[in-house]
Amino acid sequence: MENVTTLGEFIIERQQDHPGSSGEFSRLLSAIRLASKIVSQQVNKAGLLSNIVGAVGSENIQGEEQQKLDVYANDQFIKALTKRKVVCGIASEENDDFIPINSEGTYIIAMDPLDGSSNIDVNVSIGTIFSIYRRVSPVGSSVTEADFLQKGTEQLAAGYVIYGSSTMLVYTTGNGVNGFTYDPGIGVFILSHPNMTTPKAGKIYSINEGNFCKSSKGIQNYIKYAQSVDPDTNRPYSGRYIGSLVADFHRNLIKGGVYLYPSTSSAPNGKLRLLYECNPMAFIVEQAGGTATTGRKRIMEIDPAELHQRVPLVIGSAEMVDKVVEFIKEEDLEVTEG
Ligand code: P6P
Repeated sequence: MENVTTLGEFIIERQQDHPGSSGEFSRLLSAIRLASKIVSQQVNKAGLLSNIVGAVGSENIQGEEQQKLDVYANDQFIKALTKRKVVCGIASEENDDFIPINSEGTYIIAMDPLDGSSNIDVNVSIGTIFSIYRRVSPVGSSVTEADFLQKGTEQLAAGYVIYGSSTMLVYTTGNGVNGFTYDPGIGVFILSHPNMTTPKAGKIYSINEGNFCKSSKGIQNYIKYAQSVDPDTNRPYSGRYIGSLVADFHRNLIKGGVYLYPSTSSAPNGKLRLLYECNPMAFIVEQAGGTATTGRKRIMEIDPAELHQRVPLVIGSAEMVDKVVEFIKEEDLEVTEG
């Protein structure tokens, strides 16, 4: 194993980047590493395990049918994080309220344990998304909602795990973005994508075009712009939309591109959740040189109002995000001048 770095070694080497030098934060990251391995193993067997694929018959707060693997992933992350005793509370897409864990814990986690789960049954990449904050309430007291309703700029770390052709864990602690590929043969994550940066521009736009007629004029005009022929500006772009944020985001991060889930007439605040989808992805993309906005406000500057708050999201290569914002602002001008 010469000249490869495992995630465990990386966490130890980067100890100085982690808040506090007590090693607590490293233990937290190790818990996420462990749970990711366990979930990866089940995801990769999902097609074979009839008892774990398919809906569990219940719904989460989003009113989305909970797939068994959703519930399994949620349980594994909660179990691993609880055992490390450094977490005082967890907010999860799968739980209506936040979960108090250990009043002596220093950190809180907001997570989507298995994003894109409607893709589980059709063998399309899915992912885990997590965001880590220091608690604002005193250590030793009960965790409060205020501990979770912090701006994205307060994040200590954020990351995602993509369960795809291989399992990768990509995360930042505010000192760049690093990607680790899981080798199931030896059971370790290996540093495969050091210091990830995203291209300033690309040729990929990711949006559910089925929402075209429900979208604003500005977004409709952007989609037409992306489809127009103009070799000087690399258009038409390629439409790539997997229906799994982690997969679309990861591809665009590497190749360059923009992902949009704007507000629509049926979802005025968009679909994606601020705390455990938009903020963590915004932290990662900004650390990689990209940008993340609602179209009118930087995602990480939003003051959260509630745990499962949805916000519109435009995220990816900086120049492409800027172009989307231009179309949204033009629409605003038309409305004000109209
Ligand atoms: P739609 C998955 O449910 C998710 O939260 C994201 O992972 C994905 O990008 C989006 O919703 C897909 O939503 O409405 O296009 O099916």
